[in-house]
Amino acid sequence: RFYGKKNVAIIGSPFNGGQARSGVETGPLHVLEHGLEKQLESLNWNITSSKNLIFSPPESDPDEGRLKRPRYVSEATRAVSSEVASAIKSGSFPLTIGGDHSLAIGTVSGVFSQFPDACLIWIDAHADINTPASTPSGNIHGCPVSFVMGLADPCPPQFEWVQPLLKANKLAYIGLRDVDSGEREILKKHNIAAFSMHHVDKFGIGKVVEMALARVNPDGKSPIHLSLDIDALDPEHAPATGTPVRGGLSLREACYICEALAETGNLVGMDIMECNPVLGIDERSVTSTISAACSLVRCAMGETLL
Ligand code: HAR
Ligand code: MN
Ligand code: MN
Ligand code: MN
Repeated sequence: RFYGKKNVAIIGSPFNGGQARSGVETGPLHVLEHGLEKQLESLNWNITSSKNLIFSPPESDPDEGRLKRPRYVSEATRAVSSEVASAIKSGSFPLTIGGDHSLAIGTVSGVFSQFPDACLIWIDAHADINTPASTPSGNIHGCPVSFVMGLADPCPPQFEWVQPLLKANKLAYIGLRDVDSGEREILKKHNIAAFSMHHVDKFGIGKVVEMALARVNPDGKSPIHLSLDIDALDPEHAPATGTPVRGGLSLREACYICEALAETGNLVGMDIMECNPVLGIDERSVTSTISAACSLVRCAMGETLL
């Protein structure tokens, strides 16, 4: 079981270049100040490294077609990819704390370079599968999945380093409720397992997780990477985020997903993304967002298995 190793590398990634709102780069610091390291140690994890990466924007970064800040995002995600890959090579579980969700270009690339048969569980209000042609905003945090699947055609020159390692049958979403029309077409065309809030209501979270895993990991043997956007949660539980969408997961439903993935014993990496403490309207809304993020990480890393 991959889970048995109990070494974790914390990869703080204070990056905001995949979207327009500043503040998301302060997410990692807040999560760590909330005591996440101690919490993981008390769950018996050995923290082999805890870094806060440094990103600096290039002097000139003109749009590539619609895409905004393509060089900055490319450089940052390339660095994250290599951090994630080396964490895995040294026997540690890469826990990446964002930062905006464009970072997942790096985390997924890093994980899949080491575990080519892995599957990806994406928990988010959004599908983040826009291509350079379909993106309505040009914000790359709405595009990472298309990049790691190789759907960007042509691939923007800045992202030629990204290998198309993720196959459509190894990806499942839970929590969707704000999907662009171009994204809907992509999900349909590639028959991607996409469980929206409608499905969570209809079947219940237990059944949805079971169905998602049955789609992407039918024999139960694949390593699993979890990419979690805090905006998957209802804004009641996680208000401090850049693109909140009402009608989301309860804190328990999101924790359940993380617990169920921990229970598989196959989790090999996790991202917690899009906490933006600057957007909290008061101290309480910041604290609830950050403490929800820490809870989800603990659940994925075995809190309820003990
Ligand atoms: N789908 C929209 C776009 O591509 C919005 C994506 C926004 N936000 C996120 N991603 N937080 O999960 O611009
Ligand atoms: Mn989102
Ligand atoms: Mn929208
Ligand atoms: Mn996202």
